[in-house]
Amino acid sequence: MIRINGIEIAAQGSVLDVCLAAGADVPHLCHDDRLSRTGHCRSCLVEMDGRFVAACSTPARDGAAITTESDALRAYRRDLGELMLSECEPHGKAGLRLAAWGADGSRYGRMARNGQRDTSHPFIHFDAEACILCRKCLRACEELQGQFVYAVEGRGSAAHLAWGGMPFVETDCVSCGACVSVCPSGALVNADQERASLAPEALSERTIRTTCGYCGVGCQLDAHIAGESAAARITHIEGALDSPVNHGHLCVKGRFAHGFTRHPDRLTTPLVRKHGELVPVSWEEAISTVAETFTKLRGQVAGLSSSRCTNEENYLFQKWFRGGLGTNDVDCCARVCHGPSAAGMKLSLGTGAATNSLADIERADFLLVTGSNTTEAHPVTGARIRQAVLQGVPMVVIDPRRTELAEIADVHLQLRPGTNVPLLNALACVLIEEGFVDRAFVDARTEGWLEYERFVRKHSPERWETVTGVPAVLVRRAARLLGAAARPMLLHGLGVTEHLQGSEAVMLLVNLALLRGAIGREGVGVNPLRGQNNVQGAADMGCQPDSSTGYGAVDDPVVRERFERVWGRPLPTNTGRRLPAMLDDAANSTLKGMYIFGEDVMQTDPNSEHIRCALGNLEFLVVQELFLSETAKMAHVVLPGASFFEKDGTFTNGERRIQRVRAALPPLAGAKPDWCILVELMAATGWPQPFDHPAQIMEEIARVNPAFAGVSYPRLEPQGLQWPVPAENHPGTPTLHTESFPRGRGKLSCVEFLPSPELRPGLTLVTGRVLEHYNCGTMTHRSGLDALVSDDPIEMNAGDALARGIADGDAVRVRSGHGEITLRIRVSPRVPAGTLFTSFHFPETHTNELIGSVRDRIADCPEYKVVAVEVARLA
Ligand SMILES: Nc1nc2c(c(=O)[nH]1)N[C@H]1C(S)=C(S)[C@@H](COP(=O)(O)OP(=O)(O)OC[C@H]3O[C@@H](n4cnc5c(=O)[nH]c(N)nc54)[C@H](O)[C@@H]3O)O[C@H]1N2
Ligand SMILES: Nc1nc2c(c(=O)[nH]1)N[C@H]1C(S)=C(S)[C@@H](COP(=O)(O)OP(=O)(O)OC[C@H]3O[C@@H](n4cnc5c(=O)[nH]c(N)nc54)[C@H](O)[C@@H]3O)O[C@H]1N2
Ligand code: SF4
Ligand code: SF4
Ligand SMILES: [Mo]
Repeated sequence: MIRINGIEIAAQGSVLDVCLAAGADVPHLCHDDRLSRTGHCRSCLVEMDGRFVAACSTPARDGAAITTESDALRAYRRDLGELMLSECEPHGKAGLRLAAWGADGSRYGRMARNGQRDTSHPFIHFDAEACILCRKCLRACEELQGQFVYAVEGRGSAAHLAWGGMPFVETDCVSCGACVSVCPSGALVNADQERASLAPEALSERTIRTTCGYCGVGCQLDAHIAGESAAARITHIEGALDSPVNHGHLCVKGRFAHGFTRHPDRLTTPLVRKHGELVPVSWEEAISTVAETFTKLRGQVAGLSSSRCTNEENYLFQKWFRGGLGTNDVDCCARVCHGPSAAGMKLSLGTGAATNSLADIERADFLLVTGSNTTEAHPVTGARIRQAVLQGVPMVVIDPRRTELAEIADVHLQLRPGTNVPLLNALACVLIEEGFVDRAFVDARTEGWLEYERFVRKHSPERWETVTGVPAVLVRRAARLLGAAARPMLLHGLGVTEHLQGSEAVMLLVNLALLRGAIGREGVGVNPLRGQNNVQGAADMGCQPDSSTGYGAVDDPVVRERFERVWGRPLPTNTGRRLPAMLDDAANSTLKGMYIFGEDVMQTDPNSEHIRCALGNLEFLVVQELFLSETAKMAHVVLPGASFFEKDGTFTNGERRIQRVRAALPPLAGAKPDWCILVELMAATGWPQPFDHPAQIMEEIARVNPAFAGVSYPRLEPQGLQWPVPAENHPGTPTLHTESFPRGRGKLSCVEFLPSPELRPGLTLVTGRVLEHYNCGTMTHRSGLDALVSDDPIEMNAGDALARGIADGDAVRVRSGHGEITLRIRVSPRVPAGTLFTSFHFPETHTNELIGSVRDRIADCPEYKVVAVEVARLA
């Protein structure tokens, strides 16, 4: 026990911890629970057994007595404040403390600091005058994000925060904002907040906890809101400290990309095409136009649901199509994304979702990252991986590009795009040859061993060296790291799935995990990093043509009967059309109408020319959107939805965690929450729904989906639940398959390599993403992120550029077998000779003109990652 101002409590943690636990108001300007304890700022000094100690960095000792207020401490603090004021002028938390200590700058005067302001970055401003040099920003940057932007230069009174002498925006900063969010002195400012506080009426008045609507990490946000009803707006955003997903951390999109919510381009009225033009109409007219036309075209309509929208909205969407319009022709964005992860894992294990939790990154003793640019596409997870590696966890990265994670990996297997299958077989071959197989696990929990062993022994790394381009010694080194690990965790991205053999490559990752006994316990597993905020949820809710809510097959009478009982409607019995079939059938006129909900297929689906023909050929296209996207421009009816900041519901992240989404703002005038639009349409097509709030929709989901049986809004407080949640008292399931697999035994799959027709000598283009923009870009372009990245350049290796007489910044013509576009060259060491990389975030780039019709053999996912191209400088 320890005594704090006379109160006895257990001596646990630091002196600061016990003081705060005892309710003492001990200042701690440079301290944050997530950061190392340095005692730098000295503001937390207290008396322990009569001596001054820095509370944050002194362990609480049994039997000690602590005083947090005394004349000596008050005099000390005032002097500390005066010393600070002699060098700087803090505001914020630090400024308030100094004032409370009675420090007013009268004792030592004020030394001039060559303090400059840096406002080069659109979201982060720095004012050296306010900096108390507590180094909290530096530690946050290193210990939360894993960047090393800051240093302290100079000594004594010349000491100052530095970042290499360049404008801040030109540093390696990834704009996560961690430094700003911890800064106690107001030296680093969230420019959002600064802008908001310029208008005195716009200061933050309340916070709303919600889930980030960008990627599948599912970070928890605290949105700070000012103003009432129509005048309400977001002043700034902070990460939720108590979230197990992000522990207060965020990336540039979650923290700063909210400007789109009140951007003037938002749709604020329904539009109907009349005489070739989209014209504003009333909601009544728009709803009745859609209802009448869809009723007329019944049997010839298909729907694409939105992985950007809530579970409740996705549930309603497929309910309407199946029960209301009588068709299973409903699909979602998983088709062009992680569909192969779901399909491959379902075939091998029986369930298509990530087997483990993000927290397992801290439990693993080895990480295998395959085809995932995690630090850009799942930045908060990427930062977590970085921290693990900085602490010594070995990592192997398989990627044709030298990504940020590849730079810090122990082994980077820089394969030719499209050669995962031989490389993953080769890794398995080494595990077997060199005795790294967990035979007990293989015997107890897998099937197919004898055949598999015979098969895979033929796939040595030496055999495939020239095809994959990866030296056999590196493959062996990587396999030995995997083989030596007790808790190897596998994480993968689209570099695995968006290929001709995407699902099969996923099955090969499962093979590796099965061989190592690395499924069914903590710290291991096969973990697809799901892309959009709710792509996991859209699939869970049944927005797929073959499976209903909870993955029951639509052609299974037992499954159908369960839904028919609750819905009171007969259901279609045949499997519906997948998205590529919908588009093919639209082009050949066997599909007449489509409803596209929150997805911009014109920009993001492959082979743009084909999409243009398909959508252009439809009799009736409805698009439910926030903006007039490239797809919405082709619609006959456009319905304005409300963004995730403006509605209630739930999203399910990539670790199967169902989390609340809460309206932080009212819907923009004229727009409606998407679930309300769907409820209206269901009523207008003859099937009224009893829902006034998404919580009621969740109650129905819990009735039809056994994995959600124990889910309800109250139970999702405070940290969500990971499905399956089979009963009301069930705590959720962080780790899948602990006892057995849904298909019984895990399957060891023999997969032969089938090269893509796009894999040819010459240049191969890989397409993917960058940190600062999100997919079709409707939201990030309208949130100020263009100030950081303003186009989609094409990365080319210096040797390839030299050979073609191309210099950095040159405009080039890129031609594939399907189309031709113009791009700006970025000469980059990230790509090896023969490989190019570009993104698809700007509509004017038209990246998807280049992509053809090669698709995953099992899940129909487009091969966005392998395109044979020619590149020439524009004259
Ligand atoms: N900033 C940002 N974040 C996003 C998104 C965004 O648009 N912007 N989109 C979200 C969505 S929808 C998704 S699905 C995720 C996607 O997240 P990721 O899967 O990380 O994204 P990509 O950049 O498409 O591709 C990942 C990597 O695959 C590699 N790759 C290409 N071909 C191969 C190959 O043959 N083998 C291997 N092993 N690797 C290969 C690429 O070089 C690239 O580094 O990101 C989500 N998060
Ligand atoms: N070349 C190439 N193309 C690719 C990929 C690639 O790697 N390379 N990746 C593919 C992948 S993985 C994916 S997931 C797709 C993503 O492609 P899309 O799903 O088309 O792209 P997003 O930008 O995520 O969002 C789609 C639309 O949803 C709208 N939206 C957002 N929130 C809401 C809402 O609350 N309500 C409504 N009604 N609408 C909303 C946005 O304005 C946006 O227009 O792109 C694919 N395309
Ligand atoms: S925003 Fe993030 S990456 Fe940039 S300096 Fe701050 S902590 Fe470092
Ligand atoms: S990592 Fe993903 S979920 Fe987290 S803040 Fe960034 S975009 Fe949002
Ligand atoms: Mo995706």
